[in-house]
Amino acid sequence: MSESKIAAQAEVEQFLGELEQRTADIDIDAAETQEWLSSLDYVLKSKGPERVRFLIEQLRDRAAGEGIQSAEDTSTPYINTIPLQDQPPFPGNRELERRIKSIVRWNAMAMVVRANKRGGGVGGHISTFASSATLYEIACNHFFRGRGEDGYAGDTIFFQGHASPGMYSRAYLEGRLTENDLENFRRELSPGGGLSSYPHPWLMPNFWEYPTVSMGLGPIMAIYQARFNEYMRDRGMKDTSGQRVWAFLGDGECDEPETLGAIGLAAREKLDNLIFVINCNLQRLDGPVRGNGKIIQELESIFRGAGWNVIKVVWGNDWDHLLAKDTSGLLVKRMGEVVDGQYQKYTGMPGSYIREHFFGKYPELLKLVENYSDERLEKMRRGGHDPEKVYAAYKMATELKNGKPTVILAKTVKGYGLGEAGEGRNVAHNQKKMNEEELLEFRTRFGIPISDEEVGKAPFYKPPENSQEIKYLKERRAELGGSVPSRPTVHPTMEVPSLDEYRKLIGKLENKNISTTFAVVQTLIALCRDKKIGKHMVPIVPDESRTFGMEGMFRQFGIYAHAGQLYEPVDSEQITYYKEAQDGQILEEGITEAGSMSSFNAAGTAYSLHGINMIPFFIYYSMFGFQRIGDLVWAAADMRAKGFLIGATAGRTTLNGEGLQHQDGHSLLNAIAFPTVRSYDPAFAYETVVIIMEGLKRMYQDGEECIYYLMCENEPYDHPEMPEGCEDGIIKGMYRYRSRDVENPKARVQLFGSGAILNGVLKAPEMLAEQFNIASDVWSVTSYTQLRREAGACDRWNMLHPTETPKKSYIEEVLDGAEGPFIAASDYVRALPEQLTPWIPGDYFVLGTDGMGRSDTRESLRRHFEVDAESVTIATLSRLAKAGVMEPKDVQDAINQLGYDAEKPDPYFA
Ligand SMILES: Cc1ncc(C[n+]2csc(CCOP(=O)(O)OP(=O)(O)O)c2C)c(N)n1
Ligand SMILES: [Mg+2]
Repeated sequence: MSESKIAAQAEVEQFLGELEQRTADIDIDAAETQEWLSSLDYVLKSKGPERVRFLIEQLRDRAAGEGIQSAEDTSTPYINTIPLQDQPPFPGNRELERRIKSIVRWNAMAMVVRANKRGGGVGGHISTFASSATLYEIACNHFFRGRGEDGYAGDTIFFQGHASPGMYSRAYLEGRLTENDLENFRRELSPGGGLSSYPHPWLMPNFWEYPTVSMGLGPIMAIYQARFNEYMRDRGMKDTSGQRVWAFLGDGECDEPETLGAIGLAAREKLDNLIFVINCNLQRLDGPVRGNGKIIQELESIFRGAGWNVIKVVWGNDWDHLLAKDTSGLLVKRMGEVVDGQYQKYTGMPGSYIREHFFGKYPELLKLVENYSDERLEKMRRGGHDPEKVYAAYKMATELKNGKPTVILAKTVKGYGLGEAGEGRNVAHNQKKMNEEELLEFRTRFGIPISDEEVGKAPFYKPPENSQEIKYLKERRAELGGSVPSRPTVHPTMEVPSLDEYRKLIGKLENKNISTTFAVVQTLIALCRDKKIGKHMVPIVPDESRTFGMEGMFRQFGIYAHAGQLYEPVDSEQITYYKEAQDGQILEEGITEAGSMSSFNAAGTAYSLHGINMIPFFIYYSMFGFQRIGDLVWAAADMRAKGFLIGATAGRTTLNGEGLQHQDGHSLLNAIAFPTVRSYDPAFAYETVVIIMEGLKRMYQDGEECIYYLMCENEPYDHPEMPEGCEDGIIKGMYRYRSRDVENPKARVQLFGSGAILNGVLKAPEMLAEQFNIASDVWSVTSYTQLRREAGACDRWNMLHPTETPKKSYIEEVLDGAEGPFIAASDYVRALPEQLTPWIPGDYFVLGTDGMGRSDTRESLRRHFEVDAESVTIATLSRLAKAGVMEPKDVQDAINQLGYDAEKPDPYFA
């Protein structure tokens, strides 16, 4: 197309666009429109907003009945949800609260500036808390409930992670942290300790409760926490009705799928104990969140559409007067048409620019502000910086008991108060330094009593204990039940059933052709019925109950549903019918591993939030655990959650038909990286019971803050009787399961197997004995990772205590004197067994399932990945040949005899 043609086409398109816009805006009968609007005004005045809403709904329904589809507009005008006339009086001392907030701002900033002055590049954020100081301070002075006298009555608060300096700063004023603590922000290894970068209960166990800084985890965990609180109440475990759940998050954070992905559940479950506060400073790290749009409007539509109450706090009270004067609606129109990128620009610009570019679009608006000086225009605040507007929003949110969760969308300025140093600038997020001039300006703006000489050092400032400020803030917190956040460090323990009490169950599982998944589910059922701990059990499953054979639990224990069961289930005639109940025990979460894990985290920390040990038992497709939701497991470890993760249908070759995206051969490798996770790959039913009973004891009776991760497989095979005295080995990670002796053996080899693969390993000794006169020992290795951890700890101790008697690790002890070679076969990647290499007293050769999975029979897959009995035999012979005990020809003969295709593709690359 020629240039002139392109230009002409563009012109036509522009014309058509404008025409369309004009047609949409055209009012063909202004008098009629006015009549309708006057009627609305009349009803509003005489009968109130509820009646107006009712009438609008009637009109909409009537129109829809006639086939008239109105635009599905779920957003309201770009103004505050609470009009001035509905704004409640502010109950606090405005001036005093302002002074407190200013000091909190100062110390939060100083903490970061000082940390970075000291060097070491420890980083930190100033501008996020600068934008949300009012949001937190109003909540601290008026709304957040502390833990109260019994220590377990407080609100749950998910603080926006990188606003942490603000929380530390307040804790400093409240006398909970010292100046030295602030000085060591992000210097946790300093003498006397320091403050963690972000909320990490692992690092500050008496302070933080919930890790949030991995964007999106706070919001989804908050939703499931709110639902879990209802679950606790509905099941009669605890009256949680006074405990709200708050999630403070960023507008940029809303791009994470986890943030918005579960909001439907919150509405469906009628969680009116849940409040989201979204700090809409219009910026994220690199720049505007929605430069060409409006994040507040977008979020309003999304949340409203999902059934939430939406409270917008867009404008500060400076705007009230203008809005009242603007009877034409033009100001609201203008507010609505400016995009966020432009609002951000106004922040850094002089009043004259705002007059020209914001009000100047319409002459009527210019007139509206003709008596306003440029300076006044510049200072007009956004809603999230106005304490009275924020107070009104929180009050409404906490009092609205309409069965809906509430989101507050507060418009703020990123880096508020930082001036040139970053207010509203695209670079604000990473700003960690302030020069002397900027500090001086900040000090003056917020009236901090620090001298000009001192200010360049950014010293901390704390008013005396008997000052009005300190007295006020302490009084407020005392009245609200104590400081937040706060986490107890002494926890309730409970008596759990002993292994001996469950030997009967073990007996029932012996000599049966079952899978380990079946064994674990039977154990779970027994535990749910257990009189000591039954009601503390929280079975969690993401729509896989039938896969794991758990449907029998539906009727016995019920599926939790706050609403109960409002229908007659289609399978009501069957004993395993789909029973939903208000006091149901099972959390059947639907297809959401992230939601299920969030429930795990809520249940797994009930001991510290509610003072009650709940025992989450989350059973899922193992491939969709650590791989898919590893970050939530990491959060679980951070928040010291306790419970059982059951990776079912595990094993790259054991889950045979499902193919590449299902076959897990590496979650145990992932799990190595999680220090609080103790992972196991049991082969036999009795092993699963021993591990579970040990986990119960360690976590709930002894109070250890850890997670037990068990692989469960779906291959049925015969489960033997429990050999005597193997309990300790099962827990520590390995025990000798069987020995095969021969007369005058050529060699004695050690064979390791785990999970379903152990069965193949157990077949090798016959072949080795009968055909090659080789004796062997077969070991069930229940946990390579536990063995490695213990051995590593011993080595470390020995390294640091060179003159003392060296410690001997369990693996060194049990393998002491064992003859090699040592051959391991696993349904997981080779790196898992290879963890033990340094401690194996001889030649160690590992077979594993590295490579992409695929569907076929178990037999074919085990040959493909070279983890079957024949592979173990060939590997053993090959190592014996290497050691000079056998001839290479013997190995070749075996390969031929076993019909093994030596030229088949390497599974690693296949
Ligand atoms: C999962 C994840 N991805 C990326 C980051 C890095 N990060 C930290 S803060 C931030 C920007 C946050 O923007 P917003 O949510 O709007 O918060 P604000 O600081 O503006 O209040 C990013 C990308 C992170 N912490 N977590
Ligand atoms: Mg932001």
